[in-house]
Amino acid sequence: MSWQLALRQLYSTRLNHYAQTLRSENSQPATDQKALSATGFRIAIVASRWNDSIVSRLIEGARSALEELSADENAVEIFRVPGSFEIPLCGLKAAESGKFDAVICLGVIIRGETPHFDYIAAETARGIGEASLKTGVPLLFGVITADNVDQANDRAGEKLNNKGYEAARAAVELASLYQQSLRADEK
Ligand code: DLZ
Repeated sequence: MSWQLALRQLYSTRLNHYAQTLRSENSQPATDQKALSATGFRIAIVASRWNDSIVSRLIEGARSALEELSADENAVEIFRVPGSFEIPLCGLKAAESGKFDAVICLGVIIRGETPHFDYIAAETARGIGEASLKTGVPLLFGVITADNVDQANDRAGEKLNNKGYEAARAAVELASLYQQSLRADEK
């Protein structure tokens, strides 16, 4: 084997190892994941009806994460809206109601042949972020933006391969953080 080939192989092994480490770090947020508990929290799920067969799996993913984290019975309310474009306003109203510790936003936007995708995806992301900053309630972005149905399906699988599951765990992590460590009346 030439030294150039050996060097290239070593370089590629190092790169793969680095990418693997980054991926596993990203899927393991810093908070102690084992200690997460949804008990006592009220959570809203705002989900669109467009691409319902995939969105339904995101809702199931979110529900199963909350169940795993011991959410109280009746602690989760689901609101359905026509499309992802309508998620931000419904999410804002849920957050403003004062009834929820977090709002999980779920939708599936698939690129079509018109610029519609870009407008809807951008407005949905912007609106959800704005509603969160305006109300101080965490609104989670569990909206899949995909080039095609296969890509969207890949993100609606099991556990951490499901954007709903992932967003629900993040919702509980943030609700705990804001209740336990960053409450306005805490010194
Ligand atoms: C119109 C539209 C299109 C083309 N694509 C999607 C999509 O992929 N995912 C989605 O959630 N909604 C889509 N919509 C509907 C819009 O979000 C919105 O409901 C309508 O434009 C009505 O305001």
